[in-house]
Amino acid sequence: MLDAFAKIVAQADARGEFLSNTQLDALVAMVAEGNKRLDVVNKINSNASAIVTNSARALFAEQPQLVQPGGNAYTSRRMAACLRDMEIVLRYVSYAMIAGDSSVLDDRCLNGLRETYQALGTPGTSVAVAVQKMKEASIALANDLNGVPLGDCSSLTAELVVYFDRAAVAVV
Ligand code: PEB
Repeated sequence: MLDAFAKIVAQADARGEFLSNTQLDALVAMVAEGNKRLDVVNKINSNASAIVTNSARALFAEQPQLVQPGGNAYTSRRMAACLRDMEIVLRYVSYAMIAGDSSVLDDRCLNGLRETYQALGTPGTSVAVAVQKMKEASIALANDLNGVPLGDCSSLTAELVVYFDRAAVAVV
């Protein structure tokens, strides 16, 4: 569970070397974008329940068998578990985004998740679709300036895409 700084320190320490200029440049760029990063994470956090419910609704519209009798999200208990799972993934993506590193997402959320879904009989491909829908909603929010001159968020949204895609790939 590392952030962007701790990861680079660990890498340099493993080689017994000072941080390289390339590593320092990457951190400088990250710090320079720091306020925008905080804004993006703040937008996700403050819209988390809308991101989850809208994405779940879109998933069930595309795959109605999930909420029909016998479906993997049928009964309130399974529906609640499904919404909770989506919220957990979104929360860990937000952690990765603030840390600038995916290791917290990988270690604490995605590690073993595919096997968990296989054991439960929950369709990982459907979970991946839900994750992709949360990705689209989060990117739209990050790009929604809403009158605020946020500037260029393209590298931050590209990073967000990486974390969501990691989660989607990890459950299939
Ligand atoms: C992962 N999900 C479920 C369970 C676990 C997780 C461990 C079993 C225990 C329980 O029900 O609580 N838990 C979750 C997670 C972490 C964790 C991500 C990370 C740290 O600790 N059903 C669908 C959709 C999908 C879904 C495709 C998108 O039809 C999810 C939502 N997850 C789902 C469902 C269950 C579940 C459990 C329905 C309940 C399965 C069941 O009991 O039949």
